[in-house]
Amino acid sequence: MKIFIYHTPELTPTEEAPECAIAVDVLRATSTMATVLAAGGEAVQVFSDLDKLVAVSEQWPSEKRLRAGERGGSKVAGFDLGNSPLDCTAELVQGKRIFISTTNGTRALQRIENAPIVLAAALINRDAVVRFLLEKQPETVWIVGSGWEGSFSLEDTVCAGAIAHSIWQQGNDSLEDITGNDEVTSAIALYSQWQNDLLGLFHQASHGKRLLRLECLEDLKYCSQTDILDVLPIQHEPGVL
Ligand code: 3SL
Repeated sequence: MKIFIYHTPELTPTEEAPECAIAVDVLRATSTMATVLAAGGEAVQVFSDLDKLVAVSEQWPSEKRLRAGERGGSKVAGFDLGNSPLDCTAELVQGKRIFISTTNGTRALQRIENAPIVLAAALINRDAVVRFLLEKQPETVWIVGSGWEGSFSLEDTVCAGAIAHSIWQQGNDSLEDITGNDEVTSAIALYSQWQNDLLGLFHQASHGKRLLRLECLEDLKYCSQTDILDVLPIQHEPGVL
């Protein structure tokens, strides 16, 4: 298995596709998606365009849908939910389809939606993703960070490093065998340095600071946990996990 890490959707190659592509938006879209599915949500359907989200979700029975929208870290007016995983309780989401649009995370998923296997990963479901990869053994894996409006993000990179580190530790391949680009080496180094203080790293991260200004410390704490949800968000049809 060869792993390639791309820090943003914009840095992800367009002319080729891997066997398996993984979108990462630890703060907070993929953490929210994993939480919804672990709590019994029927599915998560992603949109970059808010008007399209509203139009498509309109076709769905109102008692079986929730609209989640975030822009600039805040909830979109008129939507049922913002992008806080802590709001996605079983009581609220069980049996419902979540129609979601966020600033960067949904763009990352849409960028890779044509790969044969598409997953969404966060730190909270890292082990479920790693187990799937070790069992499936795809030849090439791309891990695509969402970043923030085209820029590198520490939290997505450390999660990509956590996945690659675990594949290396638990699988049979050497570090050299799994390393597809230099980003993998640097992401593993970042994870090795911070694995025991991921919340501390989030406090250094620009998006972590942005969320702290929005009083989202509890979200940071939740999203900095590793391997707490045994859930594999996998794409069933383009844009639907
Ligand atoms: O950019 C995104 O997709 C969001 O996850 C950002 S936020 O954490 O909801 O602010």
